[in-house]
Amino acid sequence: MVYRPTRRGFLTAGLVGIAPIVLSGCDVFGLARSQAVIDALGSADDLARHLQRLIGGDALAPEFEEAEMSPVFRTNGNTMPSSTTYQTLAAGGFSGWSLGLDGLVERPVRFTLAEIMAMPARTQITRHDCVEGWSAIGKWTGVPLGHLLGEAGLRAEARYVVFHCADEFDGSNYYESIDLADARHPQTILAYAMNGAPLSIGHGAPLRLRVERQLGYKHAKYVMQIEVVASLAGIGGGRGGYWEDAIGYDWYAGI
Ligand SMILES: Nc1nc2c(c(=O)[nH]1)N[C@H]1C(S)=C(S)[C@@H](COP(=O)(O)O)O[C@H]1N2
Ligand SMILES: [Mo]
Repeated sequence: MVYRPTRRGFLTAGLVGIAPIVLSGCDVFGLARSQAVIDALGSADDLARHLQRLIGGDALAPEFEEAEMSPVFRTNGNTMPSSTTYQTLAAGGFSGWSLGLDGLVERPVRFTLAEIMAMPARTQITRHDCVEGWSAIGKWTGVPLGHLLGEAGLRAEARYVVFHCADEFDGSNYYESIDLADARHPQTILAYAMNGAPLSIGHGAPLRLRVERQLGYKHAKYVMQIEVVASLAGIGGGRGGYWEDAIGYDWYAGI
């Protein structure tokens, strides 16, 4: 049996005021419900993120057994970027593709897919939860994002990691972003394989983010460039992600 914390239930219980037994006597949730604290943190979105950090900043998302993998793992959102650049790279089996990592780093770096596949790898069987109401359990293999960040070296001002993608909706490129706590989390990987096979184009080839403690839209597919920034204000519409900008989805989509 694999250990499965129920983070969502735990958080929800705390937020509606049913003090979890392990925290009885602790005033973390009472404090967090006070309007002064919500004002100080800026929003309920920030509150959820800070709460998740308080009760276990590096807690792992549940992992599953091979036998629990979903027989069908659907695709969602874009399933084939329309740009000529991407389609040319795909036609060449992504041999001409490379990932750039720049912004607030000591040394901007660029890696081919072969170089990324030769790096330390992590495989994890996790459940993907889409905000639209479906879930699937799949196996992902990739390089921990923390390893890549270590190769480039973060500058002191670094706060967020932004993923620029190859695809677009209505002329706006898909993008997503996470903070450094999630960027360095051991289950945050850039995956090039799914269910033991090379990542398909539908699922985000050649490289897609897995950030297991957050909802599906945070898991950027078709990652072309990674940028480290101090603020999300200058990126896209300024809310940290395509759907955050377009329809107001939460930036911190904790599960
Ligand atoms: N680049 C890009 N990443 C994306 C999307 C997208 O349309 N474009 N859709 C998101 C959503 S809403 C979900 S649920 C997952 C779906 O991943 P899958 O197609 O591998 O199931 O990708 C996320 N990442
Ligand atoms: Mo989604």
